[in-house]
Amino acid sequence: MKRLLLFILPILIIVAVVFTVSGIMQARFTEDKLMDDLQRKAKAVNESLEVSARYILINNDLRSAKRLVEGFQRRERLQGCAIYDKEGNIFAITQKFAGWKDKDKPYLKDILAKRVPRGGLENFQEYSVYSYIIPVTDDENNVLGMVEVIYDTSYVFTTLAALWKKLSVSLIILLILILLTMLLIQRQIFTLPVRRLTQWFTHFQKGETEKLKPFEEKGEFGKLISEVEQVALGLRVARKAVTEEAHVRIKEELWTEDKLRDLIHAKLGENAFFVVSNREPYMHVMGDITGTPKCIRPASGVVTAIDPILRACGGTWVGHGSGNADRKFVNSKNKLGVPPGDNRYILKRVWLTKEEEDGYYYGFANEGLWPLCHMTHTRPIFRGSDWQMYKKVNQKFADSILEELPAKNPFIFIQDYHFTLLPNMIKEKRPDATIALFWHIPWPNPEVFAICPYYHEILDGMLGCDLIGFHVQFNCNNFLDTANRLTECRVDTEKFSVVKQDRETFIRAFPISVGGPLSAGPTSLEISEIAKIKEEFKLKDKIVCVSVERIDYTKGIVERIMAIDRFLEKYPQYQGKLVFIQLAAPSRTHIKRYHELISEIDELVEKTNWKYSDGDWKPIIYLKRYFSPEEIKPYYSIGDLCIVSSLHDGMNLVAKEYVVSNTVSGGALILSKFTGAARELTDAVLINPYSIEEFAEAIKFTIEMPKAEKIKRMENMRRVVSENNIYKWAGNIITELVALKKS
Ligand code: ADQ
Repeated sequence: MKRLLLFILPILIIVAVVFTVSGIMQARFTEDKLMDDLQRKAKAVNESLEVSARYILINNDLRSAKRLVEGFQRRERLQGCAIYDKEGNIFAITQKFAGWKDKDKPYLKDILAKRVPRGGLENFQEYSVYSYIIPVTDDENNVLGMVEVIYDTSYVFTTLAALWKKLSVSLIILLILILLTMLLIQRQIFTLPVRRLTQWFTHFQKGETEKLKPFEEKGEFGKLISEVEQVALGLRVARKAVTEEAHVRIKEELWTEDKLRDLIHAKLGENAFFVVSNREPYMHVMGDITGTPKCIRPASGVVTAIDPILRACGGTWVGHGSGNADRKFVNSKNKLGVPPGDNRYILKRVWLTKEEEDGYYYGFANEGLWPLCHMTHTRPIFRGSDWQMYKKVNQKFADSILEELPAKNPFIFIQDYHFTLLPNMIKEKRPDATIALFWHIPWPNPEVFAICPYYHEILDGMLGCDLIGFHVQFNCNNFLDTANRLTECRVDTEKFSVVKQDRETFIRAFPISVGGPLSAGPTSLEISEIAKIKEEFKLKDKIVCVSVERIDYTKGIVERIMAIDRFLEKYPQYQGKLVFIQLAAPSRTHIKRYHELISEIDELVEKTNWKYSDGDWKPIIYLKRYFSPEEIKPYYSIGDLCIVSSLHDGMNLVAKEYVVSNTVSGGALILSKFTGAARELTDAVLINPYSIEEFAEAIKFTIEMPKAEKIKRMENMRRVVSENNIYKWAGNIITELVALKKS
């Protein structure tokens, strides 16, 4: 619209200026002509008045003079007329103009002296009048006096005003006509072809091949469209070729990025793949010191797991644009290619207001559902206002996804407890969509879940899915029990599915994992990083223990520090020898419970360090900030042992990351038995983090474990993780989905 105005406005201005100038000229001309006419008429009338006035002035006949001026004025439709004597005094004047006498008329003397007529505009009372005076002489050319006729000029101005009105109306009509013509031309030669081209692309994007009609555009625009058509056609052919090739290449071997890509192309073909999560995989934030934006990968298990999948197979990830510089990097459709510099897939950012984020994310999802599903004795809070926001945001995401979906059979993979209502919202509008939801956190038993006042709507929303995945079978069983007890449905325990109103949702366990297969070992850059960290924290000859997480009450950080304290207290021979490094990213800091936890950990670290520190040794190095995956990796390599002491955890990816990354130090893993990972990593030293005594003993046991046993246990765990890596996880979900759709 702005561009259109830029184009049309100058034309309208030029036309208006030209029209106004010519209008002014026309008005001037009309005015001159009217005044000329008036003068000519006044002259003629005056001359006939002069003849009668001559005898009256010779005879000094005042009565005749009065009769003459009144009679003349009526006859000639003048405003008035007057007869002057030879001194320039009024001898007789039309009654109406009696006041004319008092008007100062310096030019009268001049007319008498020079004997020349005079005509001109005069102001009298509220009128503008035209006065024409001629001298009256006798036969010897002696001046007898003067006669004057006075005309009203208001009709001249009325005529001019009418002319201006006519001109203005014509100008407005002309401008409107020009505007309409321009809009029509613009629509014909630009808007319609561009609209046709956009529609064509939308059909192409959505795979609606039957609607792809050839273009008939001619000229330069036609050539451009024809080129675009060729590129699009090439793309379609390429997509098909990749799909067919993929069918041929799938073999039973260790799962890799390539194998997953092949599987997705073979199973999904040209059907588009969408991922939805609250957390976006790449976030643009303003650098603290430099003030220039930088791109970071948030500290989130969901991101760690799903990003490699989309990197492998492309698609669209829809997430909340939560970075403070996010808006700077999206196009007009709120999209960008990621990872930055190596665009493998599309990220679509959804914007939330502070109120929406507060109610939906901090409130309902993280103060309600998160503590409800984690049995860590933090009381869930369910506020009605948060629930309203949660519903609103789910609808907002549903709308954002729906406008992206292609015409046929899209695959939508929803992540986590933030979007329980989304499956149904999408399914209602697009029954052809295949929808899976992966629940990354534990699922409690029906008694616990029924605490949530909105359990009915939540279960309804989730049962819009074709498939719901959990990390472990125990969570699947809990979900089936919950559906059975809390909603009207039929649970099929043979097929592990829930049937509600003719729709069947399958419930399956898919233990999530990390990328793989294993790398050969640390790169030279990592080796130099490891050396730097050892130097900085004086780790030479020390037993290094590492832990990595978001600061969350489910992760058992407090219990861990208490266990370190107890271990050093009970086994003082390790004082000065053990260094515990905790990497901790603050998270959900707006929530009071998290805020309190941060202070609690700060205090505990301070107290424990104060209790044991000796010279330049202190037992705990607490690094409270976000670390990029590249920064975390050297810490995994340095760790002689890694402690994961979650009080309750769906899976826990840190345990798996440590196992695949620690390839040099022959490390060991202490793992809480309340994590999903404990079911697979049975070679870890399993602990109950609530029992500080047992925990402290486990630290001693692990440190003193024979090296050969450590190596054996780590190798076993590494094999488990590399055989069940994230590509296999995604591959299994997609295979299951496609199989379920066919059955
Ligand atoms: P999370 O609770 O986020 O995930 P987790 O599985 O431990 O937990 O994953 C955390 C991820 O964040 C890891 O990749 C880790 O490297 C990274 N990270 C940790 N600390 C960091 C720091 N200081 N800076 C930067 N990055 C950091 C949820 C569930 C889990 C489940 C995952 C995946 O709670 O149980 O394993 O989803 O399903």
